[in-house]
Amino acid sequence: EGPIAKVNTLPKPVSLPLKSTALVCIDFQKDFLDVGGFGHALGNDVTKLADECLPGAAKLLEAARNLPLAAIIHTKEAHLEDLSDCCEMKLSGPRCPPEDKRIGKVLAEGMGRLLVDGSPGNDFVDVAKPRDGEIVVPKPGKGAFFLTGLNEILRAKGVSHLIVCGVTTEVCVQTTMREANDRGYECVLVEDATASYIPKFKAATIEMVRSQGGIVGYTVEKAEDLARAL
Ligand code: C5J
Repeated sequence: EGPIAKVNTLPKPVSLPLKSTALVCIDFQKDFLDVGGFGHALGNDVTKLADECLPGAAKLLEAARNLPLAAIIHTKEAHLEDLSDCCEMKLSGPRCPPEDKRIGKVLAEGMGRLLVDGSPGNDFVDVAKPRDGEIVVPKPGKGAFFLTGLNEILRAKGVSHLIVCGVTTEVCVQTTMREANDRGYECVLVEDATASYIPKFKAATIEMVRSQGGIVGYTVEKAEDLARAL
């Protein structure tokens, strides 16, 4: 019941019931998109992400805000100041970067502590800042359903379909899509509104998502096309 948007997705077109569709923006934070953040501390070149995915994200946000959809969700990977919600493996395990580049440390003065809630670098980039009435979901892990209230939030709003964008494609975005898929949500990944530090991993994720008849969900190439269909 209500308007349904038909979108030219792969592996087949999807019908999005707007009243039960949410836009989920994953981790559009300075920690992943800006120099001096957590992504940079991990040794990545972070300089190409913004141009690749933020124009697309802006189009999705504009369309969603004009409709409206069932919800606009913004996740952020964030830890408490005392880091009590950060498991030892993530904080100081053998695959962590050198001590001065770990979660809770300061890499660049203006960014504050890496991946710590409330630090300037942990905040959203300007283009993807949440507005009043939109929902912010802090998360300690990669998947947005792990140790958060996201499932309950979506269920309470009657959400069945998710439009997914964010960074990074093969880490937090893919993990969240797989979690969502297991919980019965239909997901549409928007290719020009997501980015990875490793381009071949973005391409592989898109292929994986829509392979085997859409084992994890649907993909659409351009945010503009999806926005027009809404
Ligand atoms: C990562 C994320 N890459 N948001 N987080 O550690 O994808």
